[in-house]
Amino acid sequence: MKRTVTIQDISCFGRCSLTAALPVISAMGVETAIIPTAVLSTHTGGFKGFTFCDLTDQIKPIYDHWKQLGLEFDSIYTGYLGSDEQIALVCEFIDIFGKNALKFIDPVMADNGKLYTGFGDDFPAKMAKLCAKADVIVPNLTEAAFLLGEKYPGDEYDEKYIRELLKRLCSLGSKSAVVTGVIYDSNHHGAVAYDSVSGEYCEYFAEHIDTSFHGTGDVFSSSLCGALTLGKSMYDSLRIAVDFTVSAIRDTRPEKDKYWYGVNFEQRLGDLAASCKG
Ligand code: PXL
Repeated sequence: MKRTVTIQDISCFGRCSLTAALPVISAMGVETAIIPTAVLSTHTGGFKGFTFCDLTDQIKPIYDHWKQLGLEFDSIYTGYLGSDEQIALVCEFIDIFGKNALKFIDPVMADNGKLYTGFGDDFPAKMAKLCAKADVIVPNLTEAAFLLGEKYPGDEYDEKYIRELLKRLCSLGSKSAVVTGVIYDSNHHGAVAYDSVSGEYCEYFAEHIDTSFHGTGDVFSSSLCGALTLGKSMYDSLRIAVDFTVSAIRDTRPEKDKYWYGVNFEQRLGDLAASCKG
């Protein structure tokens, strides 16, 4: 059985970070170890008065114990990280455990042209250093621009821009880059990948649903990481992750007033598990 370790916070309510990664990757038949970096009552993106308990001081003791146990992982998946210190610890973790693992970095920090609450303007440069250690990075368009110190393009981009953006992202040091939330025409929404070793692009688009929900990036990344950990090709992994995410968004559409509650992915976990077979 394949084994991943995912390092990110637990937002207790709101279906993102570990409350998305654990059920989604487990449903795909991949053992999912975790290092929780913080416990929050909700994510920071829309609820007022959230609690925050920092677990930075637990990260090293946990992996020191794992080192003693000789644990190994098929993939390392990092998501939301709350501070420079956490990024530095994750870099160390990758140096110790990353030799034979797929290093999958989701540089969670921004969306719609803005950094998430709590991040300073110097954070993207720190995240870019972590991305240099990756096999795969999965920024949305805002994160991609911020990682590169470029202007967020909003809706003003075309296929040429995305292809060149992916090359610039790989020049940060990652072998592959996937840009999420790409919309070339108003009917389709998907993700485009570039492999800097083979020089190949691949992409997968599905129906564009004109509502957005918080946490869809984490649902997409979790399923993409799960599929790649299972050894699926990048194209098959994009297809599995985009179809799963879009079906969850479709199911959630009637609840658009609950934007912050995340997407109803739970009823699609059976389909996700089936899509991983064969
Ligand atoms: O969905 C990304 C995410 C994860 N964790 C926390 C967040 C966010 C986005 O806002 O606030 C704590």
